[in-house]
Amino acid sequence: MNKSLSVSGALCAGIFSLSLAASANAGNVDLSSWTAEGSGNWSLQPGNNAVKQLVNTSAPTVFHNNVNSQGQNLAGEITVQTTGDDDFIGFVLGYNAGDLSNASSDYLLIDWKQNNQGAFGGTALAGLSISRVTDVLPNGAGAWLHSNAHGVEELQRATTLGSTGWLDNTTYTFDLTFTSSLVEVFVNDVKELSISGSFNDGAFGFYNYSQSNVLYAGLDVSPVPEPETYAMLLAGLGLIGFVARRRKQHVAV
Ligand SMILES: [Ca+2]
Ligand SMILES: [Ca+2]
Ligand SMILES: [Ca+2]
Repeated sequence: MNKSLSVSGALCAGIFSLSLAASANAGNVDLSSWTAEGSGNWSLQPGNNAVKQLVNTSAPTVFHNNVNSQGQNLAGEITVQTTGDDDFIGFVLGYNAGDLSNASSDYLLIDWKQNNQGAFGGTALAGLSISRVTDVLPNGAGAWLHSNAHGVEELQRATTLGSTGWLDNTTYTFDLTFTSSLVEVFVNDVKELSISGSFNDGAFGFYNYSQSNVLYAGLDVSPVPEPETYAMLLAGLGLIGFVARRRKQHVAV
C-alpha cells in the first residue's frame, strides 16, 4: 500500500469516528440532576431528557444544570404546547445557584416573547434578544422591559426573530454556544444572536416567565470544537481531495 493512501485511510477513519462521536451524543443530557428555582413547575418527562414547565408563573423561573458550562454547546428543541398566553420562554447562561434573588448576579438572559404587552410602565416587546442581568430578577420592569434601572441590560436583538414572536404548538431547534468570550444562539439553524465579550462562567438553564406548557426536549451537550480541531479536519479533507485527484489523474494517464 502506498504511503499517501494509508494516510488518507487513517484520516477517513478519524473523521468517521469524530462524526460517530457527535451523533452518539444526541439527547445525552440527564435532567434528573438539574435544579428548579423560582415559582415554576418543571415536570421531568419519561427518560429524563425532556422537561415541561407547566404553569403560568407570576415571576421568572429557571431550571439549570448547576455546572460551570463554558466551552460547551447546548442543543435541543423547544415547543410551547398551548395556544394560551403569549409570554417569555428562553435560556440563561452563566447562571449560578440563587441568582434570581441575588443582587450581585452576573449572567446572560436569552428570552423570547410571543406578543407585545404593556405592564410596569412600558411594553414588553415580541421577539428574541439577549441581555445581561446583574441584579435580582423578580416580577417587574427588569424581566418585563429589560430595564437598565432594574439590572437588565439588553445587549442585542436577534437577526431575524428580533421582533418576531414564537408560534403556538410549533417546535424550534436551538443551539447555544457558550464560551468565556463568545456566545452564539442558533434557532432552526439560523444564527440569531452573536456577542463577544468577557462572560462569567456558570450553568446552562432554561428560562420561563409567565408562560405555561413549554417543552424542552432532545437535549444534547457537547464540547465547543477548538479552532485546531477545525483546522485538522479541513487539512484532512484537503489531503483526501488531493489524493483522490492524484488517483484520478493516474487512471486517466
Ligand atoms: Ca399564544
Ligand atoms: Ca401575557
Ligand atoms: Ca402569562
